[in-house]
Amino acid sequence: MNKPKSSPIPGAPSNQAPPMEEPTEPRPMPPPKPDQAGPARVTPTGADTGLPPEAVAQQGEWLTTSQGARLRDTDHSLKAGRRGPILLQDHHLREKITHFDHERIPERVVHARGAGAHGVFVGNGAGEGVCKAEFLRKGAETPVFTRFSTVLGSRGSADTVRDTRGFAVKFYTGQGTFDLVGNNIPVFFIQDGIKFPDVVHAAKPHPDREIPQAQSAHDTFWDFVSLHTEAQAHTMWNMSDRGIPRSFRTMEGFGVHTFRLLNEADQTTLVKFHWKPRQGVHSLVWEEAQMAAGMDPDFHRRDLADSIEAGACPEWDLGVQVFPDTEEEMFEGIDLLDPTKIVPEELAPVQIIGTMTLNANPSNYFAETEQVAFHVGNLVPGVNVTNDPLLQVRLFSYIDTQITRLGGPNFGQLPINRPLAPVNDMLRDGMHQTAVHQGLAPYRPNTLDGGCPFHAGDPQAAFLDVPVPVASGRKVREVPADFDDHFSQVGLFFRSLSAVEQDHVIGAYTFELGRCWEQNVRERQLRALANVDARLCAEVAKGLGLQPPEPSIPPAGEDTSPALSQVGGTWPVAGRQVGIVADATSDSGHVEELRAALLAEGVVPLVIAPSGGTIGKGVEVQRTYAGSNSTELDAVILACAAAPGPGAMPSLDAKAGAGGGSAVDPRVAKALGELWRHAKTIGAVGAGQDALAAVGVPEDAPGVVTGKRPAAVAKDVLELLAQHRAWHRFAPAI
Ligand code: HDE
Repeated sequence: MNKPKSSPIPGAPSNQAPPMEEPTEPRPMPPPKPDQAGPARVTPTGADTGLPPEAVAQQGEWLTTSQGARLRDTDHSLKAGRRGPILLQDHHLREKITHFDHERIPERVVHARGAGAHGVFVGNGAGEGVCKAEFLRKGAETPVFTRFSTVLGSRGSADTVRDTRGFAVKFYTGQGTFDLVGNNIPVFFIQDGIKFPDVVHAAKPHPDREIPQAQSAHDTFWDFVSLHTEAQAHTMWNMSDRGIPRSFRTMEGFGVHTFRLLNEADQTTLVKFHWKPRQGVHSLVWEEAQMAAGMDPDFHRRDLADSIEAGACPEWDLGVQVFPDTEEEMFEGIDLLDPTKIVPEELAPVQIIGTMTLNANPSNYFAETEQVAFHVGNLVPGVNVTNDPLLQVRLFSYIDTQITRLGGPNFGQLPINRPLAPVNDMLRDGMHQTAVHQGLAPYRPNTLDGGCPFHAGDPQAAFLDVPVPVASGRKVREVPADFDDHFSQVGLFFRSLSAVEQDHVIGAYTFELGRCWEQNVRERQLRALANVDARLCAEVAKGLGLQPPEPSIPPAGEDTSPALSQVGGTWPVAGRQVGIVADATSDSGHVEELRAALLAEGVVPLVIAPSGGTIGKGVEVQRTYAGSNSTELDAVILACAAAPGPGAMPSLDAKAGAGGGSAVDPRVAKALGELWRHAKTIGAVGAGQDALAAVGVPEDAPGVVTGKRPAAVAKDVLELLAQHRAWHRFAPAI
């Protein structure tokens, strides 16, 4: 795999700058960028081909048909005379248009919008005691492909909407492929997979007008979850800051269900999987998320790709919470088969068993990110499923959906889905079969192919379905009685948040229910909130202008799980973006010093100036006042007084209508207001302090640093950035 270059400003479309004029002589295509990699070059049956990546890309410099015949012209169709009709004979036109007509495949029914990256997982050996899978052994390196996604939106929808995020990892292990198909939220809306079409139909846009896109803030969603109260745990997580992550890099991941692991002695343990981002768990604020959805709908996928390209490769530790495998499948009174419940980390700590680093961007979105096919049934020896009724239904669904989406049963042979283990499956033929099987006897038993393939056993470390006892009972359409507790953990989550996080939750419920049209839907959801937390319910009711209802169940306990809060602590800043506002009056030496201090920590500095080109002694400008926006910045440093630039007129740039101190360019003033509201760090060097004073940002406010020495200001900014946001800038509302 290529090693990413350490690029200060990621995002160049190609390895080589294109010439101004169209080339007249053929020349080799630029190779992929150093941060890019494709799927492993193995055959459909898992044999290494040793081929370089370009062997599976387009060949040669001359335009050809799909069959390799060179073509003289693809710009004009074959006509009967210059003004004549097009001839049916034009085989090239027909091939070109026909293929184009079929370029699209059905998008995923859920999780349609996503972004992926290649990487590597390294086991640390701590999992060996509970799991015999080879990829967990100390030092074992396993290639991975990870796809992050939103659940509700269409493939072209915005990244920063309030939603659950998918977190699906494909481990290409030597013992077969293992897919850990999880989410960034550890609980789910439903306890039984048979309800999945219901919750998805309720959450997707209304079937008549097909609005709203990629949002839960509408009547059908809240109608369903307020009636079907087992969804309240998941909706609480969605309404929290977890619903609007800062980045894919700053999300936790969860396997959600309980899995059963086997060790070398085939002893079993129940576990829940967790991904812990080394970058910390961070979120956007709601206004910022909405702005980003408009200004940069690709906010999260760009951030993932840019960070890898800049060399700030994101890392997650994989951990497990371990529980004894008892007949009850319970832990501390929590039903391990109920996917609407967590086990607080304070009761069962997460033990780290390895680390994943994402270090290469896909070289082709469609071939890799769009065609990757995950399946919870892709298991390896040592990993088994449990009877969680949500997981059991998922075992049916994933293969099935790929048959429609990827056009037949051989989707496992697409390059991104090929295992890195030898395949001998007796599955034959079907649409798009690309293996060329040999032999006569894809059946067992046989003598004609020498009896192959043979059953594998313990010496071959074959997969074992653990023969766990199955409880005797009647055939019923029911769930265990303890699944009926729909509220206690919802309150636990809310109580565990810091004051600012609780304010965000209150704001989110108020916004979402405020977007519902039906009063009864709002009031019904308030009834559910009354059973969660009286203050939460009262505040949301106040925001909606309604009376808070009385709870229908006894008040919840007082317990908390501090691990659920994402505030407090410091984290690495590599890959974050900091704006440096500078103009012709700035001291170039100061700007260079700021840049150097940021680059030294792996932070991407973006110089923002009134117009493009360079400023001072040749400092390159990355953004103009008109072309920048505050959402792409994690912090800003002002290195000038930011006097109004040439475009500071509403007729030229609508942002210039935003007002602000007349001494400061209105676009800079607007951005400073946003950075302030979004609790981002604001720094100022020298004359930059005048700009702060002019727009009314107090120098001594939390998260604001000023000074004469650029290096000192940059150091303070980086320290504040490590805390993500200056949440203490604003007193909690209540
Ligand atoms: Fe999925 N889910 N799901 N899901 N899911 C799909 O598979 C399904 C559930 C998750 O990046 C589909 O290939 C059912 C829980 C992710 O390609 C489909 C049920 C969790 C992704 C499907 C669930 C997930 C999917 C759609 C209830 C977290 C994206 C396209 C029984 C633990 C994977 C596809 C990617 C995708 C079915 C519930 C995670 C239709 C029936 C719980 C991350 O097969």
